[in-house]
Amino acid sequence: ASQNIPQWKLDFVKAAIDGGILKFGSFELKSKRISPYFFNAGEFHRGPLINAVRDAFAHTIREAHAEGVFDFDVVFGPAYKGIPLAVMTVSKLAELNPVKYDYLSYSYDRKEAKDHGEGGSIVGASLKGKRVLVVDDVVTAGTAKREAVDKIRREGGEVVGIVVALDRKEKLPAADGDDSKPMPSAIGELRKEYGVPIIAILTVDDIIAGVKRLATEDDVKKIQEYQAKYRASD
Ligand code: OMP
Repeated sequence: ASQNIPQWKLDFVKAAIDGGILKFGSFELKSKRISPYFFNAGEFHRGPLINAVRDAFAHTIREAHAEGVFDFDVVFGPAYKGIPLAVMTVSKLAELNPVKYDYLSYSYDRKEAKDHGEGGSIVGASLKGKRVLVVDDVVTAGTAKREAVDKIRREGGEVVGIVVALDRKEKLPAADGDDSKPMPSAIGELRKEYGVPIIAILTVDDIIAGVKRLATEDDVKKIQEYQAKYRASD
């Protein structure tokens, strides 16, 4: 599979590493697991990185839409990290196909409901009676995605799919805390529980493949630099 990683995916991994979104080291996760890598979507704040993220989400969603995986009226980004993702996705889809995506809106939730002004907990398009596509950063145990789906349903929306930047492909924690047992994946359980397609732009396998390829790219660069310095003139 490492040979078949598409260019836009490789660009996304490269942008993530260059931009410090994908970090290597030792990180404690929400699940308390200590991970050798961490993907922080909050670091996508510079123009070139934003563009790589927009491209990756729009490319993935457009393809799934064209294949009939889902049909949607609103792109919903759960607070906080999903918010710019929803805006970027709608913006890029409208740029790619202004006629087809003219109708498309974004929407996001507040962490706390507002009791004055316009009130409510949803900002952007109303979810009532709408087909809603959720965009978010990372799935590890799936807890954040469950909260988003429940909220959308309470607002009268129909969740038609979830697209995330990264599926870490981790197993659910065992009830007795014994992590050596085989357990189903968090994303697989979410798919079953909600009966909606869940698409990950990257999986941990893509990250591993991308990192390997990028290391090779660095080797190529070193050879070229060596050649530039020592190449014979004839
Ligand atoms: P679940 O909702 O339990 O799947 O946890 C996913 C959340 O964990 C993400 O929305 C992040 O807040 C955080 N997270 C990352 O952002 N990047 C990672 O690589 C790993 C995690 C994590 O803590 O599992």
